[in-house]
Amino acid sequence: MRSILLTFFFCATSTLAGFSQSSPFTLVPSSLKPMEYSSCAWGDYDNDGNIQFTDIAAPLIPLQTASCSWVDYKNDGQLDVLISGDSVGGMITRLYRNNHGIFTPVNVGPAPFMGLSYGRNKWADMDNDGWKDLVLSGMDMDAIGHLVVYRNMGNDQFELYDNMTSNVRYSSIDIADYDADGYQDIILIGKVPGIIRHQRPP
Ligand SMILES: [Ca+2]
Ligand SMILES: [Ca+2]
Ligand SMILES: [Ca+2]
Repeated sequence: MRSILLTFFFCATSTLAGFSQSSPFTLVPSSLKPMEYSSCAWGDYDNDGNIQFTDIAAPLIPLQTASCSWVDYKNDGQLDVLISGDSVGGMITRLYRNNHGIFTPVNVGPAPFMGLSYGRNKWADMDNDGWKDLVLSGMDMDAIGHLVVYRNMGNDQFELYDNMTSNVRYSSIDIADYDADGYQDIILIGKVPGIIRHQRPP
């Protein structure tokens, strides 16, 4: 099942548009739930290649001003899920492991991920060791902006690699090797946009 991951809160709209050679984008009928201050991402979590929309009732915690991403953080061929945002009990960032379609929260170590909202999360192999690392932006409970990088050490262990604080709020990020030096770089945009170059690890 090729799946769409949505974060959720409140009533708004979720729409799906299709494209063909002979026409512009048109609305595709679907049963996607309406949401606002949300995020979405595509992933084939069960690797069957089929396009279907079925709520599998994955036990993901409801969040607002959230971000979501798919990642195979264990390199086992199954897409896992990370969500970050504002829950009723505060801001959280939580990783869920996909075990043949069953999603369960991961007790990441040595410490939980920083809880952030109004941001984005992305995965890339920042140190070129074959494991996807986490890049996370957003605001904490004190409205301080963060850009955080966690290095994936394997066995559900994530080392805090960098925590760059700033006044960047309502942020979004993306990752690419813009200068072709073999190391992934981060673009951060928000109230104070800019580019942060990823330096070669010592
Ligand atoms: Ca996986
Ligand atoms: Ca890595
Ligand atoms: Ca680079």
